[in-house]
Amino acid sequence: MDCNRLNVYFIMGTVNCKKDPLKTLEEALQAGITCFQLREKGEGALIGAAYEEFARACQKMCQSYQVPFIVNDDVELALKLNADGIHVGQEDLALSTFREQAKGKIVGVSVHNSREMKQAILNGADYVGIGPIYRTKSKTDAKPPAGLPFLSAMRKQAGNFPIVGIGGITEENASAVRSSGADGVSVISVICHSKDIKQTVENLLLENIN
Ligand code: 3NM
Repeated sequence: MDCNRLNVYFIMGTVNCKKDPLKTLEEALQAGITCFQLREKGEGALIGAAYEEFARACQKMCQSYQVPFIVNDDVELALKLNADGIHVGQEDLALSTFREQAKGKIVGVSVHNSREMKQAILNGADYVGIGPIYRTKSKTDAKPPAGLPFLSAMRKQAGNFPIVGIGGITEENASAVRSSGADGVSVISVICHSKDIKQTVENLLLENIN
């Protein structure tokens, strides 16, 4: 996949948002995020028809900004909505199913060590997410922070393969994540909790130019 798509990769679900989730997404799109993942997880997450309706609204918004709409861990919904892609973790094991059924879609996989990365690439992933780089409050079962040296080591192993860093990434540390080998930064809270989403996204994007 085009690595530029990973530049500022926003992930969100309704439980991550302090204000209206669709408004948050729209502001992020207006500000220039380059990819979006719907990750409707955690206590109070939408289910059933409300979940699907919310997903469709997010998708429509992403389409109007020509930003890829990726679904986290729900192959059924991704196929039903004809989403641009799916992101799966190690537990989800849905990669091969989705790959077979959705040729040409984006497939992302979360990896935490070199064996998982090798396997994801062999299984046909389009990009890998490596994290958590720093401590995160947005994922209750997150592993301990892996740090930048780990990211650099994974970059060495991956050659030019598209990598996005995730976990505890902020406007301040995004450039360090990039210079340690990530093609882009994947964030939840720094955008969801921002008082000025436009400025936050600009700062995350700007880091790329330095
Ligand atoms: N996956 P924030 S860390 C969704 O390590 C997710 O695989 C992670 O949220 C992983 O930007 C994480 O608020 C949460 O730290 C990222």
